[in-house]
Amino acid sequence: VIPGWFSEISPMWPGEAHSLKVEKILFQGKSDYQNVIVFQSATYGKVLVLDGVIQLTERDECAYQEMIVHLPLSSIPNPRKVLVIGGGDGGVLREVSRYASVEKIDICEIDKMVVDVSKQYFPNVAVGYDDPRVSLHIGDGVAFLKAVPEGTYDAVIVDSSDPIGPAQELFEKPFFQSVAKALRPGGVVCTQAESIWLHMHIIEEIVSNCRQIFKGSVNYAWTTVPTYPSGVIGFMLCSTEGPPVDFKHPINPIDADDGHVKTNGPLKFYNSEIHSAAFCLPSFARKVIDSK
Ligand code: AAT
Repeated sequence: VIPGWFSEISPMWPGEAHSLKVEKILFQGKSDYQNVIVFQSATYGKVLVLDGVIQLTERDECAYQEMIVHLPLSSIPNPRKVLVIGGGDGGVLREVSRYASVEKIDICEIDKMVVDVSKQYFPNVAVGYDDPRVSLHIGDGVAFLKAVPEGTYDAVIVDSSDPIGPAQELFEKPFFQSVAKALRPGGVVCTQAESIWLHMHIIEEIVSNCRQIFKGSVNYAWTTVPTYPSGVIGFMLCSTEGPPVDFKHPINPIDADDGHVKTNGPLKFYNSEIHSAAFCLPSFARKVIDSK
């Protein structure tokens, strides 16, 4: 470990550790679930770290939050009810709130400290909470989903940390089953689905579970996030049986001129070309994903 630098060390990416130069530690706390750190980095703005793992930096959060929201929501007409699991920082909420058709945004985050810290140190991310359509539930996403009446949501977005710690169950089959149940026919889910460079074994398992559970479309997409392990992160996009969803050809484009709320500033990362490109997979990944 280099003095004055943060290194992201985890058994989930053995033998490598991305490092950022630390200017100042702004917050350190221990919640009921995890260690929480906020530091000012030399080149990526402020950084939120949970249990030693980078959750977001001010500089590149757009590449993750915009993609995890606009890939699913631009693929269905008039999303009305949206559920976010995790995502306590509020960045996903900020992106969901761009859709004028949305009437209700529920969020279930397990750790209140993440919400409080984000409101204090990441105002441009936590701005998502300012939308009156948002209801915050503090609790475990797994339990929350089990209690959701069948067919409630048009879209579920699972902005989850890695499957070591409180998010483990969010990667397991029973969780995907409750997501499917909570969605209306032709509803969509987008989940954080790790890196094609590091986690093909995890992705393989998710894809295989999702192909059994979701009878509409099942697709894997990815984006670049320089401060996430290996610099890329993927998403599992699925739809339930019902009106067909073609994720690769979105019918509700967010970067079109009409029908979307012009708040929270312009999109920084997402556009229609990036949307289509996100589904192009390297051959080694395509082989595994298509075979499931
Ligand atoms: N938007 C920033 C990126 C994240 S945040 C993941 C969030 O999921 C955290 O706030 C964490 O507290 C919350 N979380 C974890 N487990 C649960 C659970 N069981 N129920 C509800 N919320 C949960 C993701 C970063 C990805 C990192 C990639 N290496």
